Amino acid sequence: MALTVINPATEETIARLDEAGVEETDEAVGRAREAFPAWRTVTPTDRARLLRRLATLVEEHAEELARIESHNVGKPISGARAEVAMVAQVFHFYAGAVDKHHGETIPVAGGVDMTFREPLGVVGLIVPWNFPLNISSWKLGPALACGNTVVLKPAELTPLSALRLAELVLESGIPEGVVNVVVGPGRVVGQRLVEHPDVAKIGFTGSTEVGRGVMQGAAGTIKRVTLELGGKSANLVFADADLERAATAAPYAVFDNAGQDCCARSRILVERSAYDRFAALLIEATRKVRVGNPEDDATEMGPLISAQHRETVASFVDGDALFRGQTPTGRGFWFPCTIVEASNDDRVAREEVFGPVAALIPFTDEDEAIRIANDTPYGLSGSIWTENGGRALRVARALETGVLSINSNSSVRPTTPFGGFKQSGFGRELGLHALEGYSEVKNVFVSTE
Ligand code: TXE
Repeated sequence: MALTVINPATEETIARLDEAGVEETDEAVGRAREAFPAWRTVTPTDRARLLRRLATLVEEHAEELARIESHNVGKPISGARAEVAMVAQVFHFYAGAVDKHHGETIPVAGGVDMTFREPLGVVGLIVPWNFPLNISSWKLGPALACGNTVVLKPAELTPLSALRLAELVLESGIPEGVVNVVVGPGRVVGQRLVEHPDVAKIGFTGSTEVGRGVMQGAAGTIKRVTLELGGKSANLVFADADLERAATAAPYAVFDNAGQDCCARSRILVERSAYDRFAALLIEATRKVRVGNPEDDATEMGPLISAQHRETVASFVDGDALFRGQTPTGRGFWFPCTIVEASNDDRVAREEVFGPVAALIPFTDEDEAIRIANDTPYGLSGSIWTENGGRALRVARALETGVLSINSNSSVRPTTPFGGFKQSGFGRELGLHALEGYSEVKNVFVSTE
């Protein structure tokens, strides 16, 4: 079967690829399995050198990779450039981590006890379409640093950057078979990886629904899983915040990547006494978001990923909106920046829209803010805007969420842990924490008697 890859900004076909099935997936797992014994014994210095070389190659091909990503996802080129820069930083970080992730000696009676960090073997990495290269690197970096070999499955809609990256992996000198990319449907290739007896772990980013199936499918072989799933994060704005700063930043926390971001702060919770002023400032700031041709350096928001996804997003905005922005006309899966007033019980506040739709919700006091923010099955990210330092930390400790920012909307950095509470998943990506998910601890006792 052929897979057609489309540019969401123009609806043009940009590639046709052969679609892999179960047989090709099994072959890729076989190649990864064969490559494992040699890769796990590459010296830490050499493994670090190879990862560093890969990071440098990403830097050298940054513009090309950014253009591939921009064409395939419809994301603004400026954002795509920033993402590719992060990919290189992630590989640099894990190159540096290779020889710093090590075991310990533990005082025991009658001998010496030591721990080793062992690789898992072949790991399956399943990646979504919203940040294809970025999320691939978050999984590849720690997986390779720990000495695993990999089968990477990009999303059907956005396979192009992963395929180019696989070429750079070979150019870096990382041996053949260590990184294998398989392009095909999730329910075939993804499912096979999840159930394959020779795959030791699945690193998955995607919807909560598919994540649930991954967990179930992995149970058969007691496979390790890391799940980074959906979100419905809150942006809490207290009346004592710098309202202008909060309102200027808020649109980018929802409309970045056209809202197709698991960290989107798509519920904006505002203290009643500041609600009207904040709403006016938010509308003013949202009006300034530049929506249009992703190839234009100044563009801040592009189209949605597909016509089907646009229909899903549209289904969340059935009544009056407080604000609806402009979009280009003609071809492309455009959807305007949209702000709706909501209660936390409304569908728009409960489900992950994954589009540029912000729900504005008032609260009366700190206790109610925390209660509403936590009243969701998700727990991925969030922001707190206040000039009261004590309150900022008090609220941060009370929120059931994995990644928070105070007076900021920043969520991901190569060096800091990223992942969710509750149905946003478990396990951590990025930072040194990610290494835990790609290694096993082995304990060895040596008798001295
Ligand atoms: O995700 P899927 P979709 C959410 C978001 C979005 C919705 C649907 O709300 O609107 O999910 O997006 C692979 N076994 N997020 O349908 O299906 C699939 O091929 C194994 C949030 O694209 O979860 C792709 O590679 N794998 C999220 C990956 O899983 C399977 C990012 C994700 O696809 C599979 C993406 C199966 N049975 C969507 N079925 C975030 N938190 O960032 C599919 N896949």
